[in-house]
Parts: sequence; structure tokens; C-alpha cells
Amino acid sequence: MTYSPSKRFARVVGAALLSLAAGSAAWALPIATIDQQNPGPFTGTSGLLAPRSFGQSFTAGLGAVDAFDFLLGGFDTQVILRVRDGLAGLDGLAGNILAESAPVAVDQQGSHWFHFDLPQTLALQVGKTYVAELFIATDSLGVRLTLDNSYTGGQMLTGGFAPDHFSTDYDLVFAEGIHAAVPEPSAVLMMAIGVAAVLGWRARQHHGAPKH
Ligand SMILES: [Ca+2]
Repeated sequence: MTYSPSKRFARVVGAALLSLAAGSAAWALPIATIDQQNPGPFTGTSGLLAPRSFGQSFTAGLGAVDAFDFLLGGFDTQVILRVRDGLAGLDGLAGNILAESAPVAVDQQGSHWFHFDLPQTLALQVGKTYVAELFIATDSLGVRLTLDNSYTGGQMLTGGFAPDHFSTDYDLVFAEGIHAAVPEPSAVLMMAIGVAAVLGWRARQHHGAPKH
């Protein structure tokens, strides 16, 4: 079975529109405005077996956050990102949970960036310290860190150990911020109408249908 060019074009455009709509709904977008970050390059690594946590404290510079990136490696592990309200407890990882991501599969050897989306935008208080916790739900997780206080607004935390047990100069390689502005529904609708109009015109040209 063969498709005419116009039908093939319609399928491609239709798929593009569907993926655009799905991306908007699932927040599957990169961080557009980075607030705080430690871009590396990493000079150290650490690893933990589930169920344990790593964390990185940070000082909010923006009034909202909805996404985090971490440089990680792991073996079939599932990781949940939690935002905690300040440093609390013996290891700094016992603050109230303000938001948490869905589990993210971290299943690649080596070092790769992994993206964590919050289910909705979380309001932050500018200048206040928060903790981004990586809760290891299964197997083992490896984190990538710097050793020389590359990020001055916080520090790496390790579940079960006091924040100063290893060194307060350790920082995970991370970024946090907010997503790209998604297209307005009206913009997507106008785009769809425009595509439909072009396709209709092409179809009439192709089939020689009479114009009204
Ligand atoms: Ca630091």
C-alpha cells in the first residue's frame, strides 16, 4: 500500500502535533531557566545501595522550581527526587517533604544527566535553603561530585552521615530551575488550523476537487 505525499505529510504533521501536546502535559522539557547549578566537571564519585539517599542543599535564587538535573550512573535503579524544607535531622535529610518526582530509571553505566520533573511548579522562598534529595528506591546509585566547594550555596548530603562527616566542600553535579514556557493552547490550535488549511488546499489540488 502506498501513500500520497499529502497523506504522508499529514501523518508527519499529526505525529508532531501529538508529541508537542504530550510533551506539554508531561513536562518532558529541558530546564529553560537554570536557577542554581554545579555544572562540574566532576572530580569524585560516591555510591549507595537502596534504600538510602543522597542530597544536595541549595539556596533558592528564583521563586519557583519544577525540574532538576543530576549527573548520575546506576544499575537498574529507580530514583525519586524530593524537595525538602531546609536542613534537618542528623544527616540534613529529614526536612519536611515539599514535593517529589515520579520514579526515574537510572540504568546507564558511566556518567549521564538524568532529568527529574516535579508534578507541578513548587513555590520557593528566595534566599532560603532547601534540600534536593535523591532517594534510591532499588539497587544502587552512583553520584558525581566536586570536592572544592564549586557550588557555594549548599553542600552534598549522604544519608546516615552528618553533613560534616566527609567534607562540607563536596557538591553534587546538578542543576535546578524552571521549564521552557509551553505554547499557549491558542497558539497550538492556530497552528493546527493552519496545517489543516494547507492540507485541505493540497488535497483539492491533488484530486482536482471542485472549489466552493
Ligand atoms: Ca558547596
